[in-house]
Amino acid sequence: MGVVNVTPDSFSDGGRFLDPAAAIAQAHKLVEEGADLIDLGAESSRPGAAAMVSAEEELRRLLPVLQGLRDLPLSVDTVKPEVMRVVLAEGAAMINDINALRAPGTLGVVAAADAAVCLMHMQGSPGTMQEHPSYTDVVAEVKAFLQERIDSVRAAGIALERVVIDPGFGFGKTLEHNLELLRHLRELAALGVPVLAGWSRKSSLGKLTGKPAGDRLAASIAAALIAAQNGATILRVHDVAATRDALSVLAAVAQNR
Ligand code: HH2
Repeated sequence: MGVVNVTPDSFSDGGRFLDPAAAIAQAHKLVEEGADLIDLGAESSRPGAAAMVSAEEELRRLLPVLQGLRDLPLSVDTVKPEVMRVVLAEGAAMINDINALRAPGTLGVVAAADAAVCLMHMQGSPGTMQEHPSYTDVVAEVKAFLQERIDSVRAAGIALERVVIDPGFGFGKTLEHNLELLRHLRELAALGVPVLAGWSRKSSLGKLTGKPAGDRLAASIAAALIAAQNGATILRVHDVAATRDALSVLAAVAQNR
């Protein structure tokens, strides 16, 4: 999954793809590099992000890009039912909800369509989630949350085949929480649906390497490979070509086991 943020303020690519033509060109570039799916986001969820943007503003940013990319499989990163309804009608292949369809109205909107949905774990909300992340057993708690969300979406009429889960690296988690989830990712894969992992350029990698977001490529690839080895089948990344190269080595080794 290649990331294109149509925002002024995303932590690593904010402002670069706010112009629809730039976002469309970037999406095509990522597909040429080997992305199977493009994740479009129009609202930053970075830690400490300012007040939410309105649904109108989100759609104003998204629609020209969606309409310019009709030929590509698109995921839309949004938490708002009004935005979900419109992008699903425009043909989005996946709703990527960092709130796991907990906002009122979202379950019904997704159930009425046939697109896939990514249910992500987050403790708290983006504005404050990194202030005091706290768990007794992070893996067990994230797993229980995701199981509850899987049960809820199924009860709302969304078939299991449409569901993807994500532990939400960096969303209300310390570096140690993120590492513990990465070590035990296979326990989440045991829930029986594909696992998506998003480590690309995240601040935990900055903590490990001492490098700013733009210099975290090698660390991002290392985390992506470990996630893939531990059962993730969708990797959410900004740097598709480099990640593909790394995955081709992993695939070759795995094949001849
Ligand atoms: N991470 C970000 C945004 N959306 N969605 C899922 N499912 N998993 C993630 O790990 C995830 C996500 C944050 O990264 P980015 O989009 O680069 O930044 P921002 O939120 O500042 O736009």
